[in-house]
Amino acid sequence: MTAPRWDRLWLNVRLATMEPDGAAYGAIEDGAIATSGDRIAFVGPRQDLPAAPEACAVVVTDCGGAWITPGLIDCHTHLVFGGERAHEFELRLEGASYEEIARAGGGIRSTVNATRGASEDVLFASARSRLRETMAQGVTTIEIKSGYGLSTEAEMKMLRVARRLGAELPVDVRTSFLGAHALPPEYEGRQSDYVKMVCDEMLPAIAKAGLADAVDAFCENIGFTPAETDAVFDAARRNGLAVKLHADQLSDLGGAALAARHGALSADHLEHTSQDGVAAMAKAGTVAVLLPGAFYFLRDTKVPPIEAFRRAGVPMAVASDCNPGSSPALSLLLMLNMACTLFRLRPEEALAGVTRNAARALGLNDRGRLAVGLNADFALWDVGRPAELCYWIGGNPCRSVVRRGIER
Ligand code: DI6
Ligand code: FE
Repeated sequence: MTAPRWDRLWLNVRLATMEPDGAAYGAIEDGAIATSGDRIAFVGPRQDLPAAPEACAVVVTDCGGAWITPGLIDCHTHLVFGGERAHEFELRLEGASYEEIARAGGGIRSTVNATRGASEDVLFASARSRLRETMAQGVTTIEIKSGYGLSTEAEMKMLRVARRLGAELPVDVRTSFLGAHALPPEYEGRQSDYVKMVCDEMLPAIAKAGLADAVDAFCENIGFTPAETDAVFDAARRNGLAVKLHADQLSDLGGAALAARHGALSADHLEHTSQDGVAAMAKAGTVAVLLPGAFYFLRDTKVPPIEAFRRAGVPMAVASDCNPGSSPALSLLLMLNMACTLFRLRPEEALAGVTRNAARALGLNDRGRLAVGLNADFALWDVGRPAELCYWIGGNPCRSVVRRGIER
C-alpha cells in the first residue's frame, strides 16, 4: 500500500474534535491531524496513521502536546461601525438606562450618525483592527451584521466593508442584513413606512447584490414589533435568505417563538424567553445564541433559561455581540469565561458554543468540528486541558491558527 501524501501533518497533539458523541470535547489524546489543500485529510489517534509520519505528509510538525480545537466561530457581531460610545457608558454608570439613552436619540442612532458619516475606508480600517484582535484568539469564521446605516446606500456600504474584510484577511466573513435594527431619524413617526421600505427596497437590493447571507431584526420595545418582524422575515424568504433574530433581550415579546415559526437559524440573546419559546425553538431546530458580553455590560440580571434549553435539547452557541453600545467585546475567549461564570454553562458546552453550534447558527455544515472532509480550520493552544480556554480572564494561549490548510 502506498502511503497518502498529505500536505501537512501535526503530531503530538491532543484533539478537541468537538464531535458530540463519545469522550468529553470529543477528545483524542496522542492524536494527529493532517490537511490536503484546504480540507482535513486525517484526524485521529496517532497510532491509526497508515504509515510512518514522514511517509504520510510533505511537512510534519511536532506540537509538543498542544491542544487543537476547531477554528473558533463568532456567530453574532456588529463589528463594522463608526465611532464609539464610551460616553454612554459613563452616563449609564451615573444611572441612565440603555433604553433611556436610546429613547433620547443616543444609543444605536448615535452610531448610525457616525457610520453614515464615515467613508468605506475608515470603516474598513477600524473594523480590521478589531477583527485582528479576535482572529488572534483563534477565530476563523465571523458573522458581521449591518444595521448602523439604515438607508439602502449606507447598509450596502457596511456590508461591502464586511465582505472586503473577508476578502483581504484570512478569515471567513458571513454577513447579515439588519435593516430592522432601529428607526432612522428621517422616518420618525413613520415606522411602518420604514419597514415597508426595508422589505420592498432595501432587502431586495441587498439580496440582488449578493451582500447578505441572512437577514436579522431587533424585535424589541425599542426596536420592531413582532408583526413588523414577521413582515421582514416574509420578505427575506421571498428573496431566498435565511433569517435569525435579536429576540427577548430586554422584554418577552415572544421573539424566540416567532423566530422558530420562520424556521430561523438562530434566536439570539433570549434573556426573557418563556418556556413556550424554548419549546418552539427545540421543535424548529433553532439555535440559541447566548451573548454574555451584552448581559454583563448592561449589568443585566435576568439570565437566559439555560437549563430549559439544555433539557429541551436546543443547541446553544456563544458569541461576542461585538458592538459599540451593549458589548464592546473583542475577546471570544472572555465570552467563554462569562458564559460559564454568568450563565453557568459547562466549559464543554461553552466550547461547543463557539465551534459546532456556532457553525449551525450560521447554517454552515463544513466547519465547527474536526472531521475528515471538513474545512481545515483549527487553532493550536498552549493549555493543559480544554477547560482552560474558558478559565482564564484575559490573556491569550493561542499558539497558532490554521485556516483552510494554511498557517496564518
Ligand atoms: N442588540 C444588541 O445587542 C445590539 N443591537 C441589538 O439589537 C446593540 C446595538 C447598539 O447598542 O449599538
Ligand atoms: Fe446584537
